[in-house]
Amino acid sequence: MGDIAVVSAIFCRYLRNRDSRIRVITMSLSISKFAVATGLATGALVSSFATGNAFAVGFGFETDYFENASPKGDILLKSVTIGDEIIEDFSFVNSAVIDFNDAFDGGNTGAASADKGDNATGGVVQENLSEMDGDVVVANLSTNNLNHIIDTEDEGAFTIDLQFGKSIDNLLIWERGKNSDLGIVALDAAGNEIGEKLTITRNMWLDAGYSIDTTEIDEAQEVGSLGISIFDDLGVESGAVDSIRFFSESGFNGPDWKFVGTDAARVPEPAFILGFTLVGGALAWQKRAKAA
Ligand SMILES: [Ca+2]
Ligand SMILES: [Ca+2]
Ligand SMILES: [Ca+2]
Ligand SMILES: [Ca+2]
Repeated sequence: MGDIAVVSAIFCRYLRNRDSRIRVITMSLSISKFAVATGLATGALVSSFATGNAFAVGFGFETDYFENASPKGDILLKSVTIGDEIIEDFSFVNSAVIDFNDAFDGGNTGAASADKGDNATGGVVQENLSEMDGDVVVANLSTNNLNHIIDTEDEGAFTIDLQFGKSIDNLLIWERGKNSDLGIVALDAAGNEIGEKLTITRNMWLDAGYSIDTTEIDEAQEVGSLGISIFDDLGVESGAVDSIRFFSESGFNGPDWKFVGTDAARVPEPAFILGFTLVGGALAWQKRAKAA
């Protein structure tokens, strides 16, 4: 990658992290190329674009997928496009520790549960996930089927810690209905919360371009998406992250989610991956499980 390409990529990334709307990202890309070509000071352009941004965190991305017949069937993630980068190298969840999950007592009680498209192949449907059911969460988050999800009941609260099979630099999040909030915070190896504690509020979801109809609902709902940069949005130092905690509170309106990471090893710039150790999740999880 030449100097200009590197400058352009970094500048685009800077803008992306401040503008979650795809419309604005598209504009930023063309402006950034102009700025590099003409030698304009990028700082002035950045501040003018940052003004008036509705969202303090996250970035927009495009979801490319194969859909099998209907929102009830398989919707297979193929690639995502972030700015001008097409990414096919993903990292999937490989361990889940359920710290807390409201108990299921019939009807609409309880919190996180496993759900899937009515006609989707594979995947798990299960209510009442106890602290022993981390493997059920993994079952639905370790596939590229966007119709294998974790559904949360409307008033439900949970805290679930996830690890990924490979180091990730971005977290891609999809939410069924675009009508729920979701909390995220990084954890260090000792299980302490570090960096920024984020709440993605329901007004922040961007249109993912597809709908799903799962066993929990009777008609298709539009899916929202948002990207989270591990370094920029979670505010953590290189090498500090062991796992990522997701949480819901009773006022969050039951987030219904699918997470996939982007494989950090695809990025040529060492600065983006240096010392980041969100790997070996299964091993760390086993250690924790033994200790518990
Ligand atoms: Ca449920
Ligand atoms: Ca929802
Ligand atoms: Ca259904
Ligand atoms: Ca829900």
